[in-house]
Amino acid sequence: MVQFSPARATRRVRFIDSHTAGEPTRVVLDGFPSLPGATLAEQRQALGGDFDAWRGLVNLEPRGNDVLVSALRVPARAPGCVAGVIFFNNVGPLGMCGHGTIGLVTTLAYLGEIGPGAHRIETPVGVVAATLRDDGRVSVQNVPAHRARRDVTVSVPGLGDVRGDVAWGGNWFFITEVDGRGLHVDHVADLTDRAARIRQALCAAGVTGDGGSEIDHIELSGLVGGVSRNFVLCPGNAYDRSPCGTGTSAKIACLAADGQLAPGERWVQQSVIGTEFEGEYRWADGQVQPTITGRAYVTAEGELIVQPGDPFAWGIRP
Ligand code: PYC
Repeated sequence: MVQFSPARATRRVRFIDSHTAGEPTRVVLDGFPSLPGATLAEQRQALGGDFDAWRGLVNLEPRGNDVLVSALRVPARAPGCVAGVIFFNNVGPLGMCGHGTIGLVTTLAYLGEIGPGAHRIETPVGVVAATLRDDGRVSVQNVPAHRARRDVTVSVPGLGDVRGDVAWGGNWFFITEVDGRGLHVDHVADLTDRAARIRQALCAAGVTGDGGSEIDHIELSGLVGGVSRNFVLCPGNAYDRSPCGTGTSAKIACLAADGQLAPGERWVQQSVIGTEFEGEYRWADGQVQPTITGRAYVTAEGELIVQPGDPFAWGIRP
């Protein structure tokens, strides 16, 4: 009788998983090829191009999933940084990721590589300053945020005219006000449909961020019991289980521009599943510099492996 002998793994990628306010982050520690590029922005481009198969291995099913955001740790180029990081999800690389940075800092602390205090981290869109607090919370002083366009109206099939602001918080957002009572996890299918239609309509109407950048995050924002709650649709169509660090930063930039939030004033941002970030901002060189605070927990550590002949080594792709 011929016996099946399992093949040994040909590739191994070491990772640690965490979640921040419910949103998962997979920090990739070893086993990923080194990406070409003189800057993290160039390396991000390489990841979205020639190295896309590796994104699939880590982030797509069957080893990953649509909700997951991965954080590839790379050597920092900027002085004084403990790490560089390139974030990516089920459709491509991201600019910044607030929940992912909180997850990365929590992971580096779990590994014993950093302790409480302030740590600089380089991302493709700039250096952020993360402070690990004694209680395990992490505050991320994000890249400067700004509102690029106020009160943009777009005609959305099935929804009619939708008005909102275009804002940068490390990624590009369209933020529109909705009735907060609908921002509940029971309604995520409908919220996803609405947000996806808005994103398509913005694209069709040629509404972009600065320099023609695609608006790939849609934020539906409303009040629940006097507290701000959001539903954020990410590129790739998964919704953020956390209140979205870059989305909260973009929201804060709009509030600051409207004079509705003072520097240093505390802003509580809830996610659609009811988890919270705290935010605030200060003015730095005439720009809004948001800080977002949240908590992550490590959920798993291990190695992704690939056996020879696996038809889904590089992920299940459409
Ligand atoms: O927390 O900034 C964030 C984020 C972006 C996409 C998913 N989470």
